[in-house]
Amino acid sequence: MFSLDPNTISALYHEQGYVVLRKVFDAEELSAITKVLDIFHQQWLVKNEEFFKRKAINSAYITDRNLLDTHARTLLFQLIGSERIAKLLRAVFPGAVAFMNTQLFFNPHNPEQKNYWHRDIQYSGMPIAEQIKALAASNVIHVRLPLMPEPGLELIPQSHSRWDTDLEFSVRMAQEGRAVHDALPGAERIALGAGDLLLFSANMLHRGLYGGQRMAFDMLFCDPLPSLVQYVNPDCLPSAEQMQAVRCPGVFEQTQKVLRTL
Ligand SMILES: O=C(O)CCC(=O)C(=O)O
Repeated sequence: MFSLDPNTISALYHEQGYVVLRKVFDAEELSAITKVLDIFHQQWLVKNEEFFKRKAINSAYITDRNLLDTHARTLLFQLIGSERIAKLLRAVFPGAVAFMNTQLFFNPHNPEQKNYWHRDIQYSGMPIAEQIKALAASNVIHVRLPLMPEPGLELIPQSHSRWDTDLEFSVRMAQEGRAVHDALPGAERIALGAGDLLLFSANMLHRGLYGGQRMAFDMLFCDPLPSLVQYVNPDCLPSAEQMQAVRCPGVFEQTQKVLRTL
């Protein structure tokens, strides 16, 4: 199923903060997924023209019941809740896993637009001291499926398990005369082919690399903690009937379980 066995996936992920799996999805599978995501994207572009032209590089909430029809959403739920993804999540999460959201990444309208180093957690509104604690205490993971070959991402290996150096912090905060797109030492560029999977910790320092015909579907998963699941939009979850069509619905069940406690 994968080019690496689960123990290797687990070891690589925990040491480096990311794992690349090559050629996980074949052309036929990608074509079905691409069809659905293209419909979403074209509708999104019409509704968000000004935002797209100004700066957008991604959309989110792709599985929202108000945005795609049942057939299209079921196909995406079957992908997110597939055995392949479940196996990967079992290899890297310490325990139960909850589905969080989906995102679609594309190129900026302006080819000169620069990318930006960040950790996803910096957008949580938490004070820095809390962010440092949360880094060790909670896992959020992106599983990226590129639909087209793309330059991919630039990551700082191992930064999922440590806080920033002074240089890293000043770059991602654009302080001390630095810019968010400045080069950082120790960075690794991970180019991706269509149908590869890149699994990376949202806690780590990373930035997107724009170019090519980039169109990547990111599935986000997290520990089933109220502090993380509170951000889930219930309209993005499968109905009971759709859940029947999913091989490994555990990630959706975990999300629903936590949402019921909030
Ligand atoms: O691909 C990108 O543009 C950035 C990806 C990213 O930052 C993320 O997935 O959190």
